[in-house]
Amino acid sequence: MKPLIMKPLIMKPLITLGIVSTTFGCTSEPKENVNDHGHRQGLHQEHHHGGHERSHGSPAAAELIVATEPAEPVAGLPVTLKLMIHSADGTMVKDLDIVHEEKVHLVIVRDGLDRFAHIHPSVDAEGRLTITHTFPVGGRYRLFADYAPTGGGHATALGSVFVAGDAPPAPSLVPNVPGDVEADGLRTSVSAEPLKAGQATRVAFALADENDGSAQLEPFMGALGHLMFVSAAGEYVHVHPVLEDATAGKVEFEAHFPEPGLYKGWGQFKQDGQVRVIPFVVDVR
Ligand SMILES: [Cu+2]
Repeated sequence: MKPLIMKPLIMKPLITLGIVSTTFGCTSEPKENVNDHGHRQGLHQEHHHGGHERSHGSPAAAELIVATEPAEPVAGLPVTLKLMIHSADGTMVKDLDIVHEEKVHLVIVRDGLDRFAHIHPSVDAEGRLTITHTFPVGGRYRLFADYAPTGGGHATALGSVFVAGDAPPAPSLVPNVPGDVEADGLRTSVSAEPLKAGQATRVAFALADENDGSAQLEPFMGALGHLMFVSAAGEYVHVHPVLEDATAGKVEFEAHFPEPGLYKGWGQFKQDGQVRVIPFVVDVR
């Protein structure tokens, strides 16, 4: 327990920093010292700056600047996330191409990889992203903004948020793919070959409905299925769909795992008008 007497001492600098970062934190001018900005944000949001957290698959390491309302999010209560994407050279990213019907795909994963959300913030003309989200439990969450800057390739910006409230420990990761996975009213066999770092891994789903027939999949966000991976170390892996067969319930993706280790995947498929999430774990050698 922290002594109560500490609270006024901590609160004042937090509020000051919050104003500094939302008012002056992001401009379209290149920033001379992005680290300085990031570290100030770090005091506020436990924003980590380590290069090891970058997505190796991205052409440039980008940073997601995170501000929240309220400033200290609490589990179970709606939080407005106000986000800005800073590219590797410190400029704010404003012009975004639409990919899979959205400008930004925001993936939110709790440390321990037991909580997952995939949502789509609104993007204004200045490149400011806004969305309201309710974090289910307390803990630190990583935010991965998946986007495509106009005229550039695909990229991912990384940020994080600490959420107060009951924070049950995440169950340990147990590899279950290749194999059969049952979740959210769907049964699927999932294969992944080769499960080797630095190679193109083909991840194939064959989905069945509750009666063991092929699941009749419906497209959503411009594809029959969506898949993302995050490593145990918190590294985001971008995945491309490569094959779709709606009537056979087959969807295949290509993933590039940067390093060996455990990765959690979340496949998303729409059936009977509902988007279902299939979580699973792979062990990449
Ligand atoms: Cu999305």
